[in-house]
Amino acid sequence: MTAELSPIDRAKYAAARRSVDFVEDGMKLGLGTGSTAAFMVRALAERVKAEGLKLTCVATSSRTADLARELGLTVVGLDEVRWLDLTIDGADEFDPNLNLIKGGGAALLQEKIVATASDRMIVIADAAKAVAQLGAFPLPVEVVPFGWQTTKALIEETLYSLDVLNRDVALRLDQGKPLRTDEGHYILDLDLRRIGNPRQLALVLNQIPGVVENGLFVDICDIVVVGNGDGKVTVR
Ligand code: ABF
Repeated sequence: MTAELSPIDRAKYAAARRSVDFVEDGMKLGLGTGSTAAFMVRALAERVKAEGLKLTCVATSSRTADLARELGLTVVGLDEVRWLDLTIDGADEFDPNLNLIKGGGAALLQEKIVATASDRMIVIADAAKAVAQLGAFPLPVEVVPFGWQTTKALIEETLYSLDVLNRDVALRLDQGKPLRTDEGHYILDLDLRRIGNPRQLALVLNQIPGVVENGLFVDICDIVVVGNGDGKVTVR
C-alpha cells in the first residue's frame, strides 16, 4: 500500500497505523478529521474486521462519519455515549508541550468537544507538524455568521490591544470567503506567525462576542504519534 504513497503520506499512514495499536476491544472511540485521521479510520476498520473488535465510535465531522460508516464501523452521536475512552485525531502543528493548532480542516469545534470528552487524546501527525513554537500555521478561529466581519474587527482590535498582533500582520486576516463548518459557522485564519502564550490567547479569543471556538488545543493532547517519510514512527 505504501509504495505508491508520497513521503508525507507515507509518514501520515505510518503514524495512523501505529495509533490503532492503542485501541482495545470494547472501547468508545473518538475519530478525528483530516487526511491522517482518514488513514487511521481505514486501518481501524481493517483491524476491527480482522480481530472482530467491538467498538463504538463518535466522529468529529460528517465526512469522518461517512467514511467510518462506509467501512462498517459503528458510529453514534456523542450524547449517546457521553464519554470516550480515547480520541485519535490529526493536527496542523504540535509543540514540545503537546499543545496543538488544529482546525485546518474546519472541524475544530467538534474535534475539541470530542477530544475534551475523552480519557485520552492521541494526535497522529507527520514529522513536519512538529514546531518549537505554535503559530506558523494560521490559527483557525470559528465565528458565527451573524456580523462576522464585525467579529473579525473585534478580534483584530483585541489582539492589537494585547500586543499579540502587530498592525501589518492583521491585514493578512482577510482570507477571502471564509470556510463553512458542519454547524454553518465561519472559520477565520489568524496569521500570527508565532504564539508566545497559547493558553492566554485561547482564553482571550473565546471571550470575544461572536467567537465560538479557536484551534488552540492546550493541555488536551496526551500522546503524539509522529510518522516519518521512511515509515518509521516515534511516540512522544
Ligand atoms: C484535523 O486534521 C484538523 O484539525 C487538522 O487541521 C487536520 C490536519 O490535517 P491532515 O491530517 O490532513 O494534515 O484534525
